[in-house]
Amino acid sequence: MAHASDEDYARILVTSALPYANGPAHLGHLAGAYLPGDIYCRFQRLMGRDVVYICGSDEHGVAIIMRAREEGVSPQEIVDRYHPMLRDGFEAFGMSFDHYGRTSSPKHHEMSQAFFAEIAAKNKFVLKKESQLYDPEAKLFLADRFVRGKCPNTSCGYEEAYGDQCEKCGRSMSPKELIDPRSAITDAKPELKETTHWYLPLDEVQGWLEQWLDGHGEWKPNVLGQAKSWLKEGLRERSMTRDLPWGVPVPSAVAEAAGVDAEGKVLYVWFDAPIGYISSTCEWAEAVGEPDRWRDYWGQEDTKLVHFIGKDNIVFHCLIFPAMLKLHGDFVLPDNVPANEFLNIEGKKLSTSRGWAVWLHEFLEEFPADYLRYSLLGVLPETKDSDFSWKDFQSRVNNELADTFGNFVNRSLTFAKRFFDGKVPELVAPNELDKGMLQAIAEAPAAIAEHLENYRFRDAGDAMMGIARHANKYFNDSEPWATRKSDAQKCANTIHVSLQVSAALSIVCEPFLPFTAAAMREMLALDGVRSSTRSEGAGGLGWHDAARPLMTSGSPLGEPVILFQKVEDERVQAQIDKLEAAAAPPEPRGGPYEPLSDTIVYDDFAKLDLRVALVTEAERVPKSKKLLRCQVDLGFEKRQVLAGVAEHLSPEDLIGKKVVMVANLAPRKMMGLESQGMLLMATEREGRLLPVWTEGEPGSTVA
Ligand code: B3M
Ligand code: ZN
Repeated sequence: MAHASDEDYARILVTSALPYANGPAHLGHLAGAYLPGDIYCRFQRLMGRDVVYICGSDEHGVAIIMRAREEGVSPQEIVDRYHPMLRDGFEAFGMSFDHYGRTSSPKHHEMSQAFFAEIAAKNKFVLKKESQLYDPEAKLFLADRFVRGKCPNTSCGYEEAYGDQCEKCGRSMSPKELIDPRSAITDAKPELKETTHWYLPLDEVQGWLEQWLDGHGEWKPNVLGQAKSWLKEGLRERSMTRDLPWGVPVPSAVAEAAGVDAEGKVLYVWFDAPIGYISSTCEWAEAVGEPDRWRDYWGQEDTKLVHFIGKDNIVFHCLIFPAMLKLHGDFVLPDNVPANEFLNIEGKKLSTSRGWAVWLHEFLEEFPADYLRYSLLGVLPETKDSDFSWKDFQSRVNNELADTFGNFVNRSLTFAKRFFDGKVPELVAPNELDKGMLQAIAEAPAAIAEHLENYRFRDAGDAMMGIARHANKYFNDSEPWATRKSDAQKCANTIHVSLQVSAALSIVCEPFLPFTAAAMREMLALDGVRSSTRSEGAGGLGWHDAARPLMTSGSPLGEPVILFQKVEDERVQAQIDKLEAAAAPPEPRGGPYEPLSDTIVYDDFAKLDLRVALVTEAERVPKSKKLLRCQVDLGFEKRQVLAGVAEHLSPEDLIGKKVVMVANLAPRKMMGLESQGMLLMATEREGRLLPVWTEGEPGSTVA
């Protein structure tokens, strides 16, 4: 069915990559896997097709565990924080998922274990005992991103490659292939330790994968290119389990049957995550009250399965997951995987760790979702990496959305309201311009559909804006403000046609600008358009109805509103400043460290009598820039100590605090005052002084 048209499928199942729940969504996510997926689904629903759109949070894997370790919290806490953030962010952005699940759900655990057990039952795994990298300090096997080292690809040699993949050249590997590996957790040099794992013999499915991909010459060249280069290198068996403290446990029955201790073994995140598409569909089916319906989508040959992803996920979706599906045997294979390349920000590679990112939730605090949807649409990295810049964002919003699209719709409606009693005027004897405009909308839906069905979202967006541009020019050329006085019917015709164009636009812009489309239909009082967020069958007005005049002469219109506000220079500059501030390197931390002093023996140290001292009083010494005069309580006696810290600390910083003091230092005089000891201070490289705070009752010895 590879080259069949969409009409030949009974249903369309669409997925967007499950984002790791270790951070919120950013523009890179949106441009890669989400905006295109949402546009596609909304369009297909407007076509009246049966669509289910699935997504969810990927809550397992080393990325999550790492994040939890960095923050000193449990992986569960991390995913419980980011799962709702991701879900709500996507919703505010208008993502029309039918279900947004999470891979920590019981249903997901159950289904991925069952999937694993089925492949095991079919005897498709290879069980192997092998030595693997182990961090003796963290007491962990160093799977995937837990280990870094030099990329084994000689033409690359990137020093910071991960154990599962080199981010520079894209090569995938197993941790043992890394040159000079180091633990990403402790920086320790890993040891080798034996462990048993279940491997997927990808080498055995290579021939089948090649054949299958050969039947998909219609896929995007960037996707086919990457997949084929993997095949050319030759697939190797890949471990589908890990020794990790977090993940879907290896089913105990499978482990038992194999004579392996399942303790501490979990499924590889890239084994369970794509099954998340299936479990999330299953949860959707339960939620709509037809618990078996997920099987129609996943189990029937006439389902069109489409995965929207970013390019770093190509190997998993084009080779490994299809191999899993094939070995399992019960499920459909993807019909297409229209992966996108990467989105840069202001000419630089997006990096969340370096702070070079625009976060979805922060964007939505400043601007409406449709502004972002439209500006991203224009720079989607469909065939190569592309760039998002705030200036480009501003010009797309101002010139295209506000001055072209919004201006046209607004002028049409305000004209109708002011001069035609808020009703659609009649069209009588249209002239060539009018007919040309109507002809343009008659052709537009099919032309845009052709782009969308072939995953050309940028072209589709251009074609949609092309109608608005044509319409704006039509309005200007028709000069209704002049004909209103000279030729009233001509003016009525212009407004009639403009309202027809607005109605058509409200449908064909919906996949791209869903919030705008809804506002337009309020203004036009146009009802009966089918939903683009839920499949409701072929009832109501759909995509192709936009080709014909939908507004009835004489029917009343709603209130015109301004669809888009222009984005001023200051707001754009503020965003650029914010990005640069977030990415600025941390304050320089002084020069080199103080070299270590000569070695001493314990007896040298033991000569010091260090005590806990409570500072009871402190004041500046008159005429001294540096000295504070402190009264300290040692429990058994009180002393006066002069501390040379006045440039760094105020008296209030010390009063009432306990510090470590050298109590047996011979008294000495400074500025005519006796100092009977010395308060210990840490000196940072910058020269800043900080007291050595301590606990314990005054007078306690410190050693
Ligand atoms: N979570 C990787 C990523 O976010 C991964 C995708 C899973 S899709 C099944 O890039
Ligand atoms: Zn590399």
